[in-house]
Amino acid sequence: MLHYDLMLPRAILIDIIPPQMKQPEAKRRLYELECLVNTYGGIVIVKIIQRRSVPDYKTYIGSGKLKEVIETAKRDKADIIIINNLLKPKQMLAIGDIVRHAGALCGQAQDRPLQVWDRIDLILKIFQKHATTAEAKLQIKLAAIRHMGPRIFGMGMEMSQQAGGIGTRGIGETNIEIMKRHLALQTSQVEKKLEDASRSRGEHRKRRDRLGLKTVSIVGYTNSGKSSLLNALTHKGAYVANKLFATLDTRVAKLWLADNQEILLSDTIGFIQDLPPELISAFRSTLEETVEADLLLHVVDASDQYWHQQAQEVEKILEQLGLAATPKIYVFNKIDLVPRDQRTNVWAQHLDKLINAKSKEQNAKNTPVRFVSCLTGEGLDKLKDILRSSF
Ligand SMILES: Nc1nc2c(ncn2[C@@H]2O[C@H](COP(=O)(O)OP(=O)(O)OP(=O)(O)O)[C@@H](O)[C@H]2O)c(=O)[nH]1
Ligand SMILES: [Mg+2]
Repeated sequence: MLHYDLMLPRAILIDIIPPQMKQPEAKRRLYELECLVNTYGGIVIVKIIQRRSVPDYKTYIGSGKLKEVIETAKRDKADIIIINNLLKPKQMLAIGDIVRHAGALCGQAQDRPLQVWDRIDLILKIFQKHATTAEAKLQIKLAAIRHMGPRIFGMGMEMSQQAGGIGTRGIGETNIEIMKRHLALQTSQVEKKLEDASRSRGEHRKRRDRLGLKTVSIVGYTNSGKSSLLNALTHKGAYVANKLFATLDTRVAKLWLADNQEILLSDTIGFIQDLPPELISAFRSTLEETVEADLLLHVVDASDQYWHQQAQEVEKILEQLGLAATPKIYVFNKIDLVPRDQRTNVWAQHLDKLINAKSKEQNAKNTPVRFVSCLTGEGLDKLKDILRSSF
């Protein structure tokens, strides 16, 4: 007999993109979504791209297409439909209704309705799986409340409309009030705990300032090798994995550069395309280490064919965090995977592609670049040299 719960969840992916988006970009988006699903522990059974200039107002995907996808899900025994976009709570509720009406059940066990997630749902599920520290768990809880809250209100709204006639107070309405109060209370409790964590981090920082220790923060796209770099430089033993979002908290380690020259190096959560601001703000307390850093090491996975898009996303998020002016070094990692004759190519491309037009000249002049492999150790000494001369 089959043990269904041991089977991997089967996902259908759908991405709604503008008609003018080029094919390689469309492929990259779906590829990344597939990596996220694998990181979550699921397998992808069908991938669909729909080109639309404007998403459907009610259901995001056109309703005809949605019904088609639901039929595919039933036929191929899918557990989840994942939409690679950020949907409005109302759209998620409307989709949920259509799924229920279609009587679509989860593929293997057939004991629950087929699930539908958007991109943020998936990222949050991965976060929930990977969180180990109390602080990371709190941050994820806050992000989840902020993301799911409006959907719950929406659901309450519908119940209220169904239950309430004129002059009657619907059950739904009472429920919305109870839910709203409950979520508000939970939010403020989590925020309070995070503030405590942030205060004690602040104390640590002050102590370090008194010791005159400079801080360097490692930033970069998820899976670029940030934790590997921390380990390669400091032997700290941070968790490294070929997964997106392996690290969700901040780790700080001392790095000795020369006599009387020690710095603190911190590793933190990786960035990804389309990370909504409320998710970033939920991670504020761990990102404070980055925000306060004297210098940033922006790690780029040079072996990834999409490295320049990834690096641009990171630059965008750094700007949102108000870090555009923090001194920076680009660290092109995983060069062991880049054939020697292509390395100069990557080097030549980086000025053109990595840096956005606005700050191109300034960055090109001021931002040093180093090529390293955390795996073989190549280039790490040169990286240390430049760190030594940076302070
Ligand atoms: N070939 C090669 N692989 C590397 C190198 N550096 C890191 N990796 C691999 O890349 C994967 C990701 O490494 P991590 O250090 O966990 O990356 P990260 O940026 O901390 O990732 P998240 O915490 O998930 O955002 C792991 O499988 C590492 O073994 C390198 O220089 N060469
Ligand atoms: Mg990491």
